[in-house]
Amino acid sequence: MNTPRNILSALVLAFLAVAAALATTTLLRASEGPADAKGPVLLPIEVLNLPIEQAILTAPPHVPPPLNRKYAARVVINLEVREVVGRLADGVEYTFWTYGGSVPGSFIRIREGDVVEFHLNNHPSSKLPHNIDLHAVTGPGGGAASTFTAPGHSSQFTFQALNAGLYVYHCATAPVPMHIGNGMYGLILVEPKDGMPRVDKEYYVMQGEFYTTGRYGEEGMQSFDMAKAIDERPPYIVFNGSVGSLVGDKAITANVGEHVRIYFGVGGPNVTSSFHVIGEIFDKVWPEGGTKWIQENVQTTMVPSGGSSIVEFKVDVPGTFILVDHSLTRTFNKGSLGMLKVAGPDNRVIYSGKEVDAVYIGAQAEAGSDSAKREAELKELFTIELKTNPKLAGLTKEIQAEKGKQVYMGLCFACHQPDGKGLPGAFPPLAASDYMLADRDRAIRTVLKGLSGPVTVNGVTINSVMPPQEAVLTDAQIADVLTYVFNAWGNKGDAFTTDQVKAIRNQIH
Ligand code: HEC
Ligand SMILES: [Cu+2]
Repeated sequence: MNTPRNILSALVLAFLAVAAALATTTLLRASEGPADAKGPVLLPIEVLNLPIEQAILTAPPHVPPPLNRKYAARVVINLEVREVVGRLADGVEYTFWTYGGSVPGSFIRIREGDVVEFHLNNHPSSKLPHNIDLHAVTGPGGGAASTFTAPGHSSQFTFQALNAGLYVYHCATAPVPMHIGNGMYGLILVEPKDGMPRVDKEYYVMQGEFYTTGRYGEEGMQSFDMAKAIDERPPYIVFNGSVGSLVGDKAITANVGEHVRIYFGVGGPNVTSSFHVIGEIFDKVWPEGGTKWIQENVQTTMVPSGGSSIVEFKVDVPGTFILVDHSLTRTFNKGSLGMLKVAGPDNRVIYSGKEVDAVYIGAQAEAGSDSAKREAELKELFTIELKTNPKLAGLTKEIQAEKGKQVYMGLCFACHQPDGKGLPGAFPPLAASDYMLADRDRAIRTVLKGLSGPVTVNGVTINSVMPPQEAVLTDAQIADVLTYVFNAWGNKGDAFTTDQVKAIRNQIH
């Protein structure tokens, strides 16, 4: 219906389109991007005759279904860049720069010989321009030179997939390590002409590091720390973009007897991976993402930054199998841990589970072992008795306080004074200190790690420095001295235990 109102809005739209086109030209001229858009390529008739397909893209850990095509196609890929706030770890947020909204970006699956019409769409809400370098592309920058795209713009280029293999793609906009470090990487599988061998389950896992300003686990919104990136000191090394992305409910799964294939890549930007699955052996490995499985029966496969590997194995027994970077502090302290949960019947010949748990004593210890066991039993009885008998507990607290007094008079008294009253303006009081008595853990931390900055004790603020004692005192001495100060000069409190001190000493900050 051509009402005047429709004509008017059509005119407005036409005007906006012209304005946008002008703006694009100016923007591209002004930026480092190519101002030399060549216009659509004139494809030869045999390519034009190829069937056209829209690529299916999947978010990790999923892989698009096998292509099952015996012919080349013209494949259209639409990949959207979005900058999104998401979870890096519990309580830790990060602004990820993504291809398709996930880290790693959408998995792309094409076939050798395909002619790909690639569209990179940068969402209008993005703050920055981005591009894409696909390692599967033969040509300058792997596409980067043709895809520099401002927010709210879309770039198009065409390439032919000449080589089969599993390839990394990533952003190549300056500063490149920052764009990759914020999550701009993914995998593109170019299936060989005959396809990949059939398996039961296929999964998509990528490792990458995050250079947050805060330490591992430090809560709140984190931003990219260029200095840490240059020094290659990432607080996070994770699978699929966050700590715990493949854990618990989010674990990948299989059933006993199935063949599992993992398309594994490393986005980096810097750190290589020693990829290993605890309790499994890779029956086949396509090292470096090439097209031949040239190795069998592999425990750990080395995957370079900007590289990939395809691993395949049959799962024979049920249980949870842990995916790790076998550079293990990364797994235990930086997040590179995933899970494969296998369901199905036991096979106790292949893996029996724990059969027996018996006491093992070396031959030499045998003679003394009975008596050592009895001693341990008695000690345990003694501690139970101590805890449950109030009179004994009181006595042990008194002993502790006396021992603690000796520590105090050898060390703390110099500042906090023998009467615990401190010195006005210099050292806060411990006698009747509301600050100290309010928080026992904090008192332990103060002695272990020291204290600085303003503290208000009984209404008086002091801004000074107390030196840490963790290198000077043992856990027992700290428990003793705190038991003393919490029970001297009219203070009242329970005894501190060595375990309480140890727990706080071992806390990661
Ligand atoms: C070299 C001087 C010095 C020594 C030795 C010292 N402290 Fe402190 N302590 C301070 C200062 C100064 C502060 C306040 C720090 C600030 O302003 O941030 C403080 C604060 C404290 C606090 C918290 C504030 C309060 O009054 O409740 C406690 C508890 C404490 N010290 C306990 C101890 C114990 C126990 C020892 C011995 C193991 C000890 N200190 C040894 C100087 C010292
Ligand atoms: Cu980018």
